[in-house]
Amino acid sequence: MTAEIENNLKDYIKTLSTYTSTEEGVTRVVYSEEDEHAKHYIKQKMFDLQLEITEDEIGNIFGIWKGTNPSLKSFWTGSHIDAPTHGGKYDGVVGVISALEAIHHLKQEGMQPERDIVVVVFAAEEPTKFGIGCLGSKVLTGKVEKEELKNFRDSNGHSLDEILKKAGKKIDEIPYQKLQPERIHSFLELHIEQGPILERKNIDIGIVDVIAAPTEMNVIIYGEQRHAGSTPMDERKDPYPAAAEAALALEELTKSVSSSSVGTIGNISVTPGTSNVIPSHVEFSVDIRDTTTVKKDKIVTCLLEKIRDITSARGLTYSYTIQSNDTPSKMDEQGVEKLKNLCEKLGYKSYVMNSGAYHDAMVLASCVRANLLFVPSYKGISHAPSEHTDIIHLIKGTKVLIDYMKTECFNQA
Ligand code: HGY
Ligand code: MN
Ligand code: MN
Repeated sequence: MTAEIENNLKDYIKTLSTYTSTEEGVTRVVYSEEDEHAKHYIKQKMFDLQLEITEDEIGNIFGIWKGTNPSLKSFWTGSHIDAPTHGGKYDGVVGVISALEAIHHLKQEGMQPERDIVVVVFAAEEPTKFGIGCLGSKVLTGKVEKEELKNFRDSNGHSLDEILKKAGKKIDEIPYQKLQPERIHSFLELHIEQGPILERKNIDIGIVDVIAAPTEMNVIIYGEQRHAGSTPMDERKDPYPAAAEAALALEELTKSVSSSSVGTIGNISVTPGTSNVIPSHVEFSVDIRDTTTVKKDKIVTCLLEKIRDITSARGLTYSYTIQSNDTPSKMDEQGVEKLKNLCEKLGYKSYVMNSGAYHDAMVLASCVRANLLFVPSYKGISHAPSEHTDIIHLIKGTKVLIDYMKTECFNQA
């Protein structure tokens, strides 16, 4: 059993990591050629497992192992396969391949579930393309309105509508709130921790109780474009130092509110972006997260007040848009207990913890019983080329998933 699971998981990871637009790490932006190749490969694997395969108009893929009792609610499991720029091989991928490998293993044991087992590959979990995370699961659960989608533009100004058309999809046919919570028993996502705790504590499996959620913003600070050489320092309206002050304010605010608060400026652009020109404006992303809405909103409010004060003191103006403002989500308590017991039975050390990263389980938890399992990340590194998880941990995570499926989907008389 173990040797075969190991070989299959290694094959999945090796093959999927070839679908990338960069040599350095894995870059697989949603709706890109690489993303389509990866989705085609996963659909092929679903076909080989004789699953019923569907894909919705935003690009979520569903591989269904039909159960014998259609009156039972279905069990959902899965994650995403899009990857951030110069990301790693494991983020999201682990949840999809372990689900498919679990099904492969159970089929080999000649088992047949009573309830449907649905493997979901959520589209656009990463915010790379449109600045909003978990787009696929948010559309599925009705968290993003149809009209909103029509306003989506990527950094090149291309609309979601155009991009979907190129991928052979029609925005108007996107099924809104397609997910019927009353038809779903539960959702379980296996994911890499993307942090250092499990490795540091030498724990096999992380069982998540709360997922921190992001507020994702875009801020523009406007100054006055002038000559870098002939403009005296006291006559400048330079937006860049103001942005730098805002970055330091963000760092100070997140450190002061709580140990679970985080704030990141991951993307900044300077216009016109020439070395001898004082910029006309500076645009930057802000990603603020915490495990409670109160703490997160406090940071957002204080940061915007700071930016207001910094810009007015410098005679500058600013604007901002909020791309997404997600709610931190509690995982299903019953599921946490079940997973703890399963790990104990398997002889794996488990640890209940929160998740600093968000996941599709965060979105699903708003309408179905959702749980999230972690396997350790090497040195806690993720969203980077050196992201790595030892195969033994992937095997253990897959075995927990196999046993969870056995308890939840088989012999449900
Ligand atoms: O950013 C996140 O937390 C996720 O990895 N996309
Ligand atoms: Mn990610
Ligand atoms: Mn992920």
